[in-house]
Amino acid sequence: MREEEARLDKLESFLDQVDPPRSESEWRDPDSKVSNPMDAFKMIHRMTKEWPQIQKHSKAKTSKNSMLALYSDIERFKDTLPEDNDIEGSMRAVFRVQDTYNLTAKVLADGSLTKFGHPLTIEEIFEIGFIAVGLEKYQYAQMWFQEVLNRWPRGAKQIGFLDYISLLEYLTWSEFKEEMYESAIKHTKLILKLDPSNKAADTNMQVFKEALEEQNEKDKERKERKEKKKKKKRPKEDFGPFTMTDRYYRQCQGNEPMSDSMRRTLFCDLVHTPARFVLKPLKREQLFREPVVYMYHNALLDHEVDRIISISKPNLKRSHVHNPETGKLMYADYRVAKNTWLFDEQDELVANLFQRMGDITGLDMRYSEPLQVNNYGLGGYYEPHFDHSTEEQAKVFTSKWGGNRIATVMMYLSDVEYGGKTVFTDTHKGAVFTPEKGAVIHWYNLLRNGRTDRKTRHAGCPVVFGQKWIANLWIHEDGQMFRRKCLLDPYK
Ligand SMILES: O=C(O)CCC(=O)C(=O)O
Repeated sequence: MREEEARLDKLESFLDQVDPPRSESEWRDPDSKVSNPMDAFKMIHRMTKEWPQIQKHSKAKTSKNSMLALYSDIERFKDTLPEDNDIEGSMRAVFRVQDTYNLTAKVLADGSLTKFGHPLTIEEIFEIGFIAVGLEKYQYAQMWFQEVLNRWPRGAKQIGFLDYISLLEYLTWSEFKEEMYESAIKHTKLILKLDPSNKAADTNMQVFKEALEEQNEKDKERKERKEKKKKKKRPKEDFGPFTMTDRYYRQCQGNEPMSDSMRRTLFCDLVHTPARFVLKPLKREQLFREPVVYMYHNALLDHEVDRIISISKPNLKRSHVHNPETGKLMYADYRVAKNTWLFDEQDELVANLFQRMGDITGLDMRYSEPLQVNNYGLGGYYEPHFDHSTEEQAKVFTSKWGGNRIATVMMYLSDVEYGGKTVFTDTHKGAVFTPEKGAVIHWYNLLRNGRTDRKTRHAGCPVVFGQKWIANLWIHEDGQMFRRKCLLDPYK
């Protein structure tokens, strides 16, 4: 009887932690449960850490048939459930998002950034810090442990599996790793006050104090060295006091608005040519001048977008990039997305899209690569890169499609709830474009003299909430000589 009661208590306390959907729309839209990085973490955590516990309790000798059924259900789906490395993956996404958008642990843990966000429990917040330690990302570990400390109820010794002293130990260790010696000393003093016989804390205190002394001595000298290093790193052609990575982050955060003088030169109009657009003209907007980027609103219909996504979904695979030195395909941390390719002969809709993009750009689509459909999940991004091969890179595009990638056509197949903007990092301020379902953007990667347009380096910002779908068409140089005429001008 006692055994049965203990088991039921455990199951009940698990149930208390499960957040039921708060509204009917949340029930109807299961994607909303995982379109927020913290909710995705909660769900993966539950499946990898908590369900195995439930499974253990449902297998107990005293279990009723219904519990045994639950056990066998979990067993049946085991292979399709997330694993420990998925937790790590979801955490890497959270840390990336925190980094790019300067989000504090508090904001994310409160779950208040989206309508469906759920707050995290103290144990979950601790778990994130713990995972950060495992990934040796002490900066984040420190942030998340500090957040647990901020929420810790006065006088409590233990919450769930976590006790106060262990929390302080983890916190001081991450502070030490982050060279925050003063805080590490402060928190170690607290440990020693609560547990004067704690030998590890005693030893740590000595280490932290010595490290602080050394830091104070070296501080001035190090600062000067850092400043010099920073100056050296700056790229030759920059547009302000920031490096390319700084600019990528600043643009993603919305800290680089376009100047009024640039905005005044942009325009929008209706395009009636070629004849296909006479009855339904294209809504064209110039988004930027250097490079010239146009957006065509509503260029794709909703049902077309939905179909492209649904035929792509089953074939999505992790995206590759071309190694700039060897030209070979490889996985890279600077591109986190999944993609697949659609060919014009495979589907009438794809063939129609090729024709429409040819009409929009005026380019010969026989020299285009197939349609590359990309899906970015939580924290998915693509760091600054060129679409074509530049003069200093391996020539990867010479023969197969007919020369280098002269132009890019990017179709937005979804809106993105938060994040996921497209930004151009090597040009004037304001080259920041928001995904809009059904819209298409287009620019030339090469100047008319055939050389790289350095201002076309661009990136996809990390997705914070929701999913981002885009489709790319890269059109090549050959066959375009009468459609985009060459110039000998070295600057154009
Ligand atoms: O996701 C974006 O906004 C940019 C994507 C991109 O640059 C690419 O796929 O080459």
